Amino acid sequence: MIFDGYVHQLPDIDPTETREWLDSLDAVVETHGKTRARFLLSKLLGQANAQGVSFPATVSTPYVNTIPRESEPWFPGDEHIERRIRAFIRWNAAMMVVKANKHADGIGGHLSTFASSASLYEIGFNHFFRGSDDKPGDHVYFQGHAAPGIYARAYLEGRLTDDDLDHFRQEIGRDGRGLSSYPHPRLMPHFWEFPTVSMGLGPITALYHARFNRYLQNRQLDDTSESRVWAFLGDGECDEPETLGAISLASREQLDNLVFVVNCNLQRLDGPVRGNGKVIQELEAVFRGAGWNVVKVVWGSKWDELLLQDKDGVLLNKMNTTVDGEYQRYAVENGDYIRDNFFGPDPRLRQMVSHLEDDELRNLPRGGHDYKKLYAAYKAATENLGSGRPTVILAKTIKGWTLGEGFEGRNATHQIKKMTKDQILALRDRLDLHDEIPEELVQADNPPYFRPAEDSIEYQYLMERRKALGGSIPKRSTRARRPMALPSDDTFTEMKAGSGDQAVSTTMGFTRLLRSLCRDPEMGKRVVPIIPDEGRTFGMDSLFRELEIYASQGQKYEPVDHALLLSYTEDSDGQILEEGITEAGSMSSFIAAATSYATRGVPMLPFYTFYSMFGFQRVGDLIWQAADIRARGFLMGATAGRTTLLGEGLQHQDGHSLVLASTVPAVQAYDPSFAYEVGAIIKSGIDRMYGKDSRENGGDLDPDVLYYITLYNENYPMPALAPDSDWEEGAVRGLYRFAEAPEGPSKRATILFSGIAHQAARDAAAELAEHYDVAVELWSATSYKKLREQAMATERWNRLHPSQEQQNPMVVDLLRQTQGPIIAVSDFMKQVPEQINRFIPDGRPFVVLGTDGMGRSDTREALRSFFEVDMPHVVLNVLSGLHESGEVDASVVDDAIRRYGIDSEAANPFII
Ligand SMILES: Cc1ncc(C[n+]2csc(CCOP(=O)(O)OP(=O)(O)O)c2C)c(N)n1
Ligand SMILES: [Mg+2]
Repeated sequence: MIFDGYVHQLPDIDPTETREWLDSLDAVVETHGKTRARFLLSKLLGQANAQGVSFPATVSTPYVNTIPRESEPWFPGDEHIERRIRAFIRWNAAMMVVKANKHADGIGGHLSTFASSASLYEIGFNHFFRGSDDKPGDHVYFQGHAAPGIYARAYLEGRLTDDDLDHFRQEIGRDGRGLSSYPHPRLMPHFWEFPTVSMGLGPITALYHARFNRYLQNRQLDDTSESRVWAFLGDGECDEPETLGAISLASREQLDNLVFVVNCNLQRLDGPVRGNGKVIQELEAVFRGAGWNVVKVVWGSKWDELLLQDKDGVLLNKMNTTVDGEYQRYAVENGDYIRDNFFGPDPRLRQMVSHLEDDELRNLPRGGHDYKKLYAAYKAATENLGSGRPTVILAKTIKGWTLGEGFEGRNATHQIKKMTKDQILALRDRLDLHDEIPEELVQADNPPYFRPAEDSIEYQYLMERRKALGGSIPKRSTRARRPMALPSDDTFTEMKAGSGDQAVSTTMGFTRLLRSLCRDPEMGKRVVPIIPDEGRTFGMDSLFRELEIYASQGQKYEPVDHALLLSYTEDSDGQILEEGITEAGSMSSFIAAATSYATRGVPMLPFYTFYSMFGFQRVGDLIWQAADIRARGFLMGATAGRTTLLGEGLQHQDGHSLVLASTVPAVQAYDPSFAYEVGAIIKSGIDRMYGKDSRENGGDLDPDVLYYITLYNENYPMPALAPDSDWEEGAVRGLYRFAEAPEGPSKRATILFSGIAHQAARDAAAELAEHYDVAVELWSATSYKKLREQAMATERWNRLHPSQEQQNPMVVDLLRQTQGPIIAVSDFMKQVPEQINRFIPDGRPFVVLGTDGMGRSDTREALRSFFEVDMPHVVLNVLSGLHESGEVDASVVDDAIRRYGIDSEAANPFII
């Protein structure tokens, strides 16, 4: 059955007129065929559009350029000089990879990606990308594998030397000043801004960056109106869910400051992206369906003449019906093959190209190599500002373009890193670089880089263009245009006071602190609370009304709970980013906010609060990227613990995010028990990122760090900070004595607790004193990661300085202040406390309790008993430790087993 859209549901007010239109269409199909009918319908739609008759957009258009030749703007550049500049850059980009692999076989690098995208970038560099010399310009996310091309341009601009290029992918030595394989701000902090090489992360972070720029604008924190975000990505990269998964946000948020440029070379690493289909058509439909402005750049100028002759639509039909696998083949075959197979079968098509030589046929260019077509597309994208629609440019290219036969369009091209002398010479000839590159040097295995002299016309042109556009890019700067004030100490007072008898959770404590920070008159506006649709779970809904939820278009409805004190309030200058159910999106927002100090010179302080289970394991790669990009901010792992989020079962109960956190060097991971600890850790974090402890302000700590802080949802009275104690300092360094051993008992033991496990530890200490003559001292272990890292640094120093006085790791010194066996307990896997295994002093027993195994639903009591981290198991294990050191008999341990009804034959929770 064929449906006629929605109109069958409406009355036909003039059936005769309707019939006439339909009959006309039938007549066209009959006499001139379907192609003509399609042509007329497209014209009609165009006309309707021009008349303002809005019509639902079709999701795909024929396989031709979106911008017709007659609408192409005048090209303001100098074609000849720009071609020369591109040739120099292509050459240097190829040579740096070839030379690196000659120097160190297997060092890697990519020739073909940039070869296919050189024109995509050069049009941007010469005409569109705005630098940030005077004020923040555009933010350009370069495709990771195109890095050699970006270095090659920086070399031409005099920003890099021959020696730099010679150190591509050789970053050790020379004070670490090699060129990193891909864009890594961690390794090249003055050059790269955005790490993109983990496919999919570039596009999604770029998208949220464009959104965050709007947030800054709407909240009057920075004028971002003149900054565009450009993201360059591969067509294969579009397979990643992160690449396409958030694109509807861009149109919903009217991000006309965002441009994606997809390098559609039809290939990925192993082979074709869509051999049996057409990736450009597929992407067009996806982006148009999501409300984007799609500009296809499929064919180069020479095809325009052919299309103009296409009276019967046969060429268009051939273009539409040929699949990418075949197009790829045409890129590698000779003219004869193309004449026979593409144009051949239809005599009208064959006739159309009868005047072209085989070579001309072979060289009919693709749109992505035609700078005029690209210029038109980029201009359209930039003039799109104000339309409310983001733009994607789908540019068809050839992978390995200009690199010669062994490269162009070959399935293996992505991985080829070496060129023979003949291939190098062929490249030289193809790029017309005979004068610049002497053949003898290539023959002697020493192909030189080429940089035009400073008084050359090419150099002058190149530099003038960049100057006119605001300076060189990429360039990363951390100069604060609008510095951030630090919060006043009063902000933290509440956290220190404790909660008296009132039972509260660390999550509640944190929410109060967040509110206080936001209320700080100086820096409050810089705080960015981010949540992935879990505000109510974390008790943060109390902030909705006061801080308001950011909504670029304000609130167009009266919320259902408008009468409530804490109603759901959206506003265009709202502070909270309530991202909906997207941890990847929330992380991307976090990254945008956490790098604003560098991208905009406007430091912001993001607190991204999420289910701890859906952090490191769900979006771990984005967290790694945050570490690379030198993000500064706080990741708050709420509903933490394997046994604390009681009923939620195995996919919610997190006992391992701290293990995963331990793998990211820039992450400061904490598992606090009490509100004052949370306060102290956050304060020290702010001091480290933007205050006195930052290396930037004369301190000795790297400010480019992420904090990961677990938060629990179990309520208990929060102790007050003991006056004149070292508790705050201790919480920050990772370990401090929370309670002395009681007087009286004859035996001694030490319990280290973290997070929610303080309860079992404290209860066990009381039991041990009462029943087993054991005096326990309690220590709060807030960060095993920190203890381990400090200890490893000391160990290393000792080994490297054998003749100097040897140092103790801090954890050793601290634990030497304790007595008896050491028992560690947390709501996380045993691996977390085991990070200090090697540093337990004097051969004392070290017994670790943890929640290894997969979670399940039950009460907290049942779960803690099952995972053997409750009070009875802590008592049992303290006694085991004492037994191990010969201080009590096995019978005492047996007594505890009986006393608490512990089932010695219970299933091992680790066995699943
Ligand atoms: C998340 C991730 N998975 C796999 C890779 C390995 N990889 C590097 S490049 C590449 C192919 C890229 O193809 P495409 O996006 O089409 O880029 P092109 O080089 O063709 O422009 C792959 C799979 C990666 N970098 N990141
Ligand atoms: Mg590709």
